[in-house]
Amino acid sequence: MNASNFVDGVDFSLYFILAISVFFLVGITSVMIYFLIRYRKKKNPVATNIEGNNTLEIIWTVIPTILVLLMFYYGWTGYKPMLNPPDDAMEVEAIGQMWKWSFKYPNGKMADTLVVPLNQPVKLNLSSRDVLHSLYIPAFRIKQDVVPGGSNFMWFIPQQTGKFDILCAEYCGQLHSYMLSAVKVVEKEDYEKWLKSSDVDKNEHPGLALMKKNACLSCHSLTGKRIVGPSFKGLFGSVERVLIINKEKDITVDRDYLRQSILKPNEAIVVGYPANVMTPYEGVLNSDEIDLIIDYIKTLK
Ligand SMILES: [Cu+2]
Repeated sequence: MNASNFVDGVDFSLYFILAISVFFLVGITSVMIYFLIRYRKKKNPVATNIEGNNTLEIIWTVIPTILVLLMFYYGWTGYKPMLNPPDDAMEVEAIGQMWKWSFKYPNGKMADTLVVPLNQPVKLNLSSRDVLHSLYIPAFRIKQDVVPGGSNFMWFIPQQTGKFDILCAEYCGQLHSYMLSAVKVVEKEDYEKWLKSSDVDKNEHPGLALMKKNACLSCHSLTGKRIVGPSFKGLFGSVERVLIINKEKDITVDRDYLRQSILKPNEAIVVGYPANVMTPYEGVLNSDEIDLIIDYIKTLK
């Protein structure tokens, strides 16, 4: 069984085009080599003047035209169903941001991994929080651009249980290659159970859970290691030199600075770190959530 309903159509047009290309590559190269030897100067010192050959010209116009039209036909019939999701498709929001995929289910559940029930058509509504991304599931043979401000979608029917890679196929900055996730196809009962389950770990600090959910840890480490932005370890209370409207200034990292850096990160960038990389979290995190995050940063001595 194929991993998705699109595998047959896409694979057929790929192999069809590949077979024709290989046939002509081998054919043309062989004839070329044969002519090189057969009509070399020693064997054929006087060139023959050929005026033309109508039959040949018709053949080499008509046959390639038919082949190219067939390539188009199979490409089109493989692609067209991708534009028509069935009405009973289950809708999931797929959100791309530097550098994380998130999936939001109709009941509000958020997940890093796309979990879907076997044989259920799924429609992904694609949105980006920052730059261009592209959601790519090679095993399902589907890929679609995720455009900021746009509203693309993709759909599929998962036909095989298992875990399949999700990649970002549009270069989106420094950690693009780490923008990985997976789609997990499970039986319907397991999916229902999973959808109702809460993934809140009671032992985990709620601030840490929020950070994981909002991709903070893609760029800020908890260990002191530099990824893209400053590490959170030992950050609270430290003195940092920041850039405010092109002027350097020393500030003490307190609640207000952290709050501002989450809501409007580009207004006071720590010197030595890139500007305009982090997406503002205004309208994404509410005041209570930011407080929880700052509480957690405070514990990282
Ligand atoms: Cu990306």
